[in-house]
Amino acid sequence: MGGYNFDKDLFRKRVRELVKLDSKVSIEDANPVQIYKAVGFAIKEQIIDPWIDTRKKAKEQDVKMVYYLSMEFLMGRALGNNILNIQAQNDIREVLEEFGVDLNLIEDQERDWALGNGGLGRLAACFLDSLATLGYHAYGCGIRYKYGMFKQKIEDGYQKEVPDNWLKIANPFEIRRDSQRQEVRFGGYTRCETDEHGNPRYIQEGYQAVVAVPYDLPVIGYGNGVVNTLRIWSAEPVEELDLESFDQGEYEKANEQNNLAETICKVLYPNDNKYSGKELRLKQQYFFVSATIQRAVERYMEEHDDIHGLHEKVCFQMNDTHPTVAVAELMRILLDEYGLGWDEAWAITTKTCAYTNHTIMAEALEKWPIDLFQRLLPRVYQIVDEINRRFVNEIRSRYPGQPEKVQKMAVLYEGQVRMANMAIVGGFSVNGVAKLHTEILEKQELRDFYEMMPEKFNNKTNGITQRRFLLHGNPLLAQWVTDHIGDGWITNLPEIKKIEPLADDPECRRQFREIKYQNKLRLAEYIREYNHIEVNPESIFDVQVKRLHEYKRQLLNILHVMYLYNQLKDHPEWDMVPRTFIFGAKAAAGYRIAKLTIKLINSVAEVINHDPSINGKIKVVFIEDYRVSNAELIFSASDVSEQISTASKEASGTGNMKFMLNGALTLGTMDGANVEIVEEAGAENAFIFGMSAEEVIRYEHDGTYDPMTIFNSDEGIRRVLMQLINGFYSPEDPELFRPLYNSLLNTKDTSRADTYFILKDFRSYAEAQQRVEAAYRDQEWWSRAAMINVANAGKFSSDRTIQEYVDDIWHLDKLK
Ligand code: AZC
Repeated sequence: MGGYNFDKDLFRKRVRELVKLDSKVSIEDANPVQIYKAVGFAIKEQIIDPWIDTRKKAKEQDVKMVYYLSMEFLMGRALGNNILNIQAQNDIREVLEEFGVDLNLIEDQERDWALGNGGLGRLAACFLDSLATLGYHAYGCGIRYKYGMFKQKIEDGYQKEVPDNWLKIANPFEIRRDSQRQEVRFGGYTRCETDEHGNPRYIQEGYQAVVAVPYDLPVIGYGNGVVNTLRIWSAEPVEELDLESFDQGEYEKANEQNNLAETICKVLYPNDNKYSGKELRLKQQYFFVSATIQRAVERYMEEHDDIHGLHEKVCFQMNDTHPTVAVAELMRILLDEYGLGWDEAWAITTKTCAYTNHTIMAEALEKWPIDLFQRLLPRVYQIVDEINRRFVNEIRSRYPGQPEKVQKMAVLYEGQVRMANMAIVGGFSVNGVAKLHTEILEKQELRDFYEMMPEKFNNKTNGITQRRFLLHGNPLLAQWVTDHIGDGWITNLPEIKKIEPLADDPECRRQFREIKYQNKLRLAEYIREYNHIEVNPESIFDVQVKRLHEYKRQLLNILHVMYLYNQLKDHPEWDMVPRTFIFGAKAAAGYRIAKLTIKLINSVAEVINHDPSINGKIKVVFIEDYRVSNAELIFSASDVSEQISTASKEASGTGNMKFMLNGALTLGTMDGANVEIVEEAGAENAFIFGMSAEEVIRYEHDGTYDPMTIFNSDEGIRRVLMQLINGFYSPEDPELFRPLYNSLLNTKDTSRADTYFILKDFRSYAEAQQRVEAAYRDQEWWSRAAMINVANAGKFSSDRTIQEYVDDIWHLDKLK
């Protein structure tokens, strides 16, 4: 397919007109928000034909397509990336300059589309970018939450959640598609009828329904004219409440339907790697899955005449367990609406659905109480029950006399529906998201499934889009790379390897350092504006930005800062390399320990940043409201990338890749994709520490780890821990951080002490930090290592990941 043929004159003219139409002001009087909306709309006008054509070509060429089903799409801002992807940056910058405004200012008016929590949602967003850029037809399907991820305010050091009313400024890119609405049904009961051939037919009655209305957002391929769709569904009442025509019973029912519609899409659950067993959550899941699958099947049948070929043209990729009710919903549609027999329907379903696992954290595995599931989705539950009955029979005949196999693998067990099990049974592919993660799934977490159906298992190491995280996020480095090796890396990241020899050229290293320095100035400016803290751009920017979770061990990082500070106070003459420890993290609203960790970081910052005796050698900054848009600034300015999760716990990580691509050195454990990063960059260009996944798993099994022995024998660690409970960082309330102390040294229940091995890894971490310090003193070495990291980031493009999904799982055809 071709490019976009951006028409600069038309754009100029339309922006003028659209500000008037939309805001009733002339361009001269328009404020930045008004201009932002007009610019967005004028860009949409220029991609609308390619958008329509993409759909048309997909139909003509009858290509196979994928529906990426995800509760979360953490898109960030669209404007800047759309401009880059249609390659109109210079034209648009110029037009805006004629109007007397700066493009960056206009980009800053856009709110983040924060329809996700963290890694899982951002991965989905990167995948959409890569799918379009590689020329595959795909839909991302999710929910149009009225409130996305909350905005984080820090007040008195505490996180405060503020609703994210992101739709307040109308989104110029979205299009409501009333013609494609679907009805989704909840509750009631099923009645069985016999049709003319004597076959049973199941009919759901007495239900409440909502209408799912899709809103489409364009996903623009880089320079290739392919525009795919992110389709987010919104719930509306079936009929508006009409007071007069209802008797009392009808009135109440209608009113309930109204309420249901209003609540379903109201808010994103703010949990990352943890499941909240809330009924509304299951409603959300079924809502968008049912709407998506109904529409997908309907569209397939508009263009084909035999439902039996569905799997040849359609794949449903289930992003974690959240959308796995898809398996049963597709069965329902095939059985009840297309009248297929069980075996036929099952044969189609198990060739159409595929599942990605994103975590081994037990608390993230979704399980629904059977009674709740059955009450909410009576017909779907019958199907789940039948899937389970047949599968259990299969297990029994395969493993006679091994009831533990049923125990481990059944879909229904101890009063619960186990969603991961359903996904594995009903899908043809199960993938992990990094080599180590997939290995752990196969050998530990999903071992019985792997033994029974090894052919389903495969690895797809995550990736990130270089278009957002280098081209857009780090324009200086992007330009430098292009100047030296051309712009092929933008769509073929492995080409960036060509900069590797430049790491041996002192002049290139100097330029590289200068770019990092400029980016650090840019971040320092941001920190000055939003945190009112002065940071030293010559200091090491040592950064940990990601969701706050115990397994990610932000606590290890800040305890080490406290430890360093003690050393510095003991030895004021120590000329350590100045360090700026930068944190950014949101904690789930109900996650107490996580929120207290944020308070601790801010309390430590308060003390250290205001201690004149250390001459600013250490600064601690907590960046408020970490999100995709400010992440782009942060990665580009980082020297050290903290990837310090307890080995085995971080399925992959993707932030680690963004840092690498921007020339930060990894300080990390052998966990998730860190393992592969080190493989690519060379262990000598990273700082690795801590226990291996195997050691962690061994300790977890034998239960011999006792943090108290470390506490008793290590004076430096003991001093830091005592500072948690002696008021050193919270004089007004010395007990404030007691829960953190207890989480490390639970004296009542040692099996629940230091679950994430923070004390165990502390010394090794501190020692790795010393290596960082020593290495940074040699600026020539450091910049060389940083450049080698960038040069070897090629593997971590989501373009590579997507191509692997296409080759091994989806088998899509490229659009011509
Ligand atoms: C995350 C993993 O924690 C992270 O390691 C991985 O990089 C990312 O998915 C993308 O694969 N998992 C989640 O966010 N999981 C849930 C259930 O929220």
